[in-house]
Amino acid sequence: MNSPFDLDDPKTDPHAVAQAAARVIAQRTDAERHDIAVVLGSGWGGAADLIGETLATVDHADLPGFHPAAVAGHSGRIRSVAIAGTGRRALVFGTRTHYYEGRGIRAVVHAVRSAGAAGAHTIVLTNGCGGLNPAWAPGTPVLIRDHLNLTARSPIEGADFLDLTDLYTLRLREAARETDPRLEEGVYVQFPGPHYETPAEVRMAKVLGGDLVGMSTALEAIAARQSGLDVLGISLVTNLAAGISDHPLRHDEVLEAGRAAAPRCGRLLAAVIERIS
Ligand code: 8IG
Repeated sequence: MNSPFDLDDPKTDPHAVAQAAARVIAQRTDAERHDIAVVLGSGWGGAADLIGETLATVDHADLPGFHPAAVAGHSGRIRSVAIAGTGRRALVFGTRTHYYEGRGIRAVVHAVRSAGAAGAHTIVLTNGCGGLNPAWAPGTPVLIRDHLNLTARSPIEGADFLDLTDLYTLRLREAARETDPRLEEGVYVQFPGPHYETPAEVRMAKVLGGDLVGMSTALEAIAARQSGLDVLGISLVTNLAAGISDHPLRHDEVLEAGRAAAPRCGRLLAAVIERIS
């Protein structure tokens, strides 16, 4: 099928598809623009309700370039939320497309590009991840200071030599710490997945300067910067990384840690968004 919005067609401009998605979002939500966007990763699903009142929802299936949700525990809806106390609107993505789904990098960063096209100046990228620091118990949120992109890929097409110094905006990390002074920072390492790391790979990540291991966020942050967005990254350590933990990793444990941490993460996210929107 030939569609002008087919991200798999190399001739399609992915930024034009994002513009088309943004137009549908504006129609369906009755909001000309959204000020801030949020991507909810593993363990962050319960947080959306605390950001504010949901004024409208849009199904991924109705938006150019989007796919239905693929991971258990993620929601396939996009919400337009009135940010409590500010009169501004947040666009909340209940799920993301992961690199390991094999739909291509354009699909991975499409939500970020659509958020930019919808008018957002800032994107909050959340995820669930493995932690390398044994002091970070499952359920600990950690600010992303920088990343290592071990996918060996880029979401950028063509000769756009984007500067990634300060990719994770300092001012936003400081704002997050004002809402929760206990928040620590770390370097996020994006592996391709979907298998977790071997203990040797986790040791490698540590030698390279990593603190957190996951399967998302880095590619999205790069695309966000290309689209001119400020980026706040927050990881929820849902498990100690392989070999740091004394037992094998299981996805249901990850979900359980997310459920247990949901109230703290929700409060954190709501407070941060109110402050930076
Ligand atoms: I949740 O330990 C979650 N996602 N790569 N490693 C990687 N991704 C993860 C992990 C983990 N935990």
